[in-house]
Amino acid sequence: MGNFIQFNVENGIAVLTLNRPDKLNSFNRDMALDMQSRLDECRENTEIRAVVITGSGRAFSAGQDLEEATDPQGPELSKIVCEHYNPIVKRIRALEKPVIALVNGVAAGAGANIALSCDIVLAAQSATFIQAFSKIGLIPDSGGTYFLPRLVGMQKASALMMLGDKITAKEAESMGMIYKVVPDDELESFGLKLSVHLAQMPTFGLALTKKALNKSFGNNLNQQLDLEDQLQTMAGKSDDYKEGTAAFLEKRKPIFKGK
Ligand code: T3D
Repeated sequence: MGNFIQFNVENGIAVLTLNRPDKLNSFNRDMALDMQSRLDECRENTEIRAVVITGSGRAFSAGQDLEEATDPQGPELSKIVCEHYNPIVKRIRALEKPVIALVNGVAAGAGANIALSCDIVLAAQSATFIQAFSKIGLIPDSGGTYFLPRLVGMQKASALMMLGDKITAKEAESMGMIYKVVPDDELESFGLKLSVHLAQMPTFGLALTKKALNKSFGNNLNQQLDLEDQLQTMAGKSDDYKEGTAAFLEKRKPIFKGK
C-alpha cells in the first residue's frame, strides 16, 4: 500500500486523510486503491464506529490526476471510473457506519462527488465545490449525477454540472448540497467532536437508517414502508434499543455498543 491515504484510528473514529497535497490531493491509481483498502479496513474493524474523510494541505481533492489520465501509459478512462471511483463510492454507501466528509478546501470533479456520497458533509468557510468535468469535456462521475440532483434538485444540478461554476461552501449549504459550513479554524475540532458523538450513538441503528436512505429514492411509498418495518424490527432487537429505552426510563445516560 502507498502512503497517499493517512489513516488514524482513535476513540472509535477512523480518519482517512487524502494525502497528495502538492497535487491538491488529486487521485491517481495508487491513491484510489489505497482509499478502497482503508475503507475495507473501516468495514472490518469493529472498533471503528465512525469514519472521517478529509484532505491534507489547502485542498480536499481536485478529482482525477489529469497527468495520469492523459498519460498514454496510464490507465484508460473506463478503468479509472470502474476500478478507482465506483468502488470508492460503493464502499462509502455500503459502509454500515456514519461517514463524515470534512471538506477543508477546494473539492473538484471526483473529489466533490466523493464528498457528496458521504452521510454528513461539513465544509470550511473557505472551501469551494466545482463540478469541473464539463470544462474538460467529461461527464460528472463518482455518483455525481445520482447524488447532486437528489440533494439540490434537477435544475441546480444541471446548471452546476454544465457550467462547472465554482461555488462557495455557504452557497453549497444554502442549496442543501452539504450539511453545514464551519469557520476554517474550527472545522477539524467541530468535525471530530461530531464524529465522536456519532460513534457513541446506537451505530447499529444508524447503519439501518443509512440502509433505508440508500433505498429511499428508488422505492415507492409502499416498498419504503415495508423496508422501514423490516429494519425497525431489526433495530428493536438490538442491545442498543434495550439500553436506550432502559436509560430513558431510569433517567441516566445510555452507553451504546453499536450492537
Ligand atoms: O480519465 C478521467 O479523467 C476520468 C475521471 C474523471 C474524474 C474527474 O475528477 S475529472 C475532473 C478533474 N479535475 C479537474 O478538472 C480540476 C483541475 N484543477 C483545477 O481546476 C484547479 O487546480 C483547482 C480549481 C482545483 C484549484 O485551482 P488553484 O488555482 O487553487 O490551484 P492550481 O494552481 O490550479 O493547482 C495547484 C497544483 O495542483 C498545480 O501543480 P503545480 O503547477 O503547482 O505543479 C496543478 O497542476 C495541480 N493540480 C490541480 N488539480 C490537478 C492537479 N494536478 C493533476 N490533476 C489535477 N486534477
